[in-house]
Amino acid sequence: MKIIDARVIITCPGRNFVTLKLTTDEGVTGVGDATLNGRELAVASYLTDHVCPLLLGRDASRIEDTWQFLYKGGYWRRGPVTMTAIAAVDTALWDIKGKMAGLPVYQLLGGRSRDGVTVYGHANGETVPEVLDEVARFLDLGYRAVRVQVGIQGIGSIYGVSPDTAHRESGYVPTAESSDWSTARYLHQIPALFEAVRERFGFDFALLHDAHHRLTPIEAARLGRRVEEYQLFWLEDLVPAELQEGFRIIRQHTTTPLAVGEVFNSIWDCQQLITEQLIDFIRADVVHAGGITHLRRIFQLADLYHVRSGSHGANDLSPVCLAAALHLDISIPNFGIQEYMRHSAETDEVFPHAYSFADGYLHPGEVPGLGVDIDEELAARYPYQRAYLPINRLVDGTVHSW
Ligand code: GCO
Ligand code: MG
Repeated sequence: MKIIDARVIITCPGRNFVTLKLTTDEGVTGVGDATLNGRELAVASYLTDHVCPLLLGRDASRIEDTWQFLYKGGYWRRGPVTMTAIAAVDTALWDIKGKMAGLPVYQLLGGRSRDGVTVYGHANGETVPEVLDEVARFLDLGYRAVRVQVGIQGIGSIYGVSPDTAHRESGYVPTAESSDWSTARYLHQIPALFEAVRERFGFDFALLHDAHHRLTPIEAARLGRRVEEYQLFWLEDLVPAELQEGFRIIRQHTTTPLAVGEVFNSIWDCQQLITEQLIDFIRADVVHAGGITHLRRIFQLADLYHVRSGSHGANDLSPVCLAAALHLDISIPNFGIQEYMRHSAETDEVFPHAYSFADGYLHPGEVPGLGVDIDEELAARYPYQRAYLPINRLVDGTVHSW
């Protein structure tokens, strides 16, 4: 079974998505997400100019061999662009394998380890009462887990939440800058949010929060300790994680569970975090961490060290990535939770899919392969629009992590 066509499709139904579509000589197609938010065309070029020509004529059934071929064969290892491109190929090959076998991909990964995939939604608001309304909405929808983010007084935007302007549909969008981040204000104000949520809704659901890489380890340690009584499911991305040993400082001071990993692209980015048990949840995702093949390897390592999965699932990862994530989530033993930021109606139309939400769980569906496709005709109606992620600055103008 040979690959006879490899094509990259770029579409912007509200935000940009890059999709790789492979076709075999038996007419079977497979799709892989290749979206790297804000740097989409770099991956598109990596695939079109360098990888697709290598795929033609290759045996589509050799998933592991193709992964090694692209990783070791490229000589330049790792990095978000390379690993996103490899992920797209890997995901598309799993899709093809499932279709050939007549089985949903999760069956090829060992079958179900659970009945459904617990997901968390995003309750955002400028003020605490606004966030509480949002939490109520999610709980009414049946969610068993909710992430809360609130505006900080004296700071213009809700940190860590993309302003719509960064992803709007028309024209060139300059980098959105905000320049008023204050860790002191944040640390002072944020505990009141968790207190209000627990006071009104109790403890019978998982409460999560994302600090979006903005703290130092000792600040993070202080926050973790301060909010222990609210029993968070996790505090996410408290610090930038290039310095893995920095997490030791946080760990020494708090029992609040820690999650990190949405910007990781290989097992080497989290090896120390996992093997020293410095985190509780690894948030790497299919599209940025080398596909199903490599993410499964990360999760297997994590399982040895009591670290559970908590894959990134923002809506800048396409429905193809979400579908692939669900097949992994439902099959692995050490699943923790899955982020689920719903896609827009336009995006859902471009990517018809078999997965569905019910009672706080996502279900991958029983369609052979990943159960997701791209409607190319519709996709063509939404041409690429340049867009960037926001930039964050401190009050004095210093560039800070966004
Ligand atoms: C999350 C993330 C996202 C990222 C975005 C970057 O936890 O969902 O922090 O909101 O910022 O995916 O492209
Ligand atoms: Mg995050």
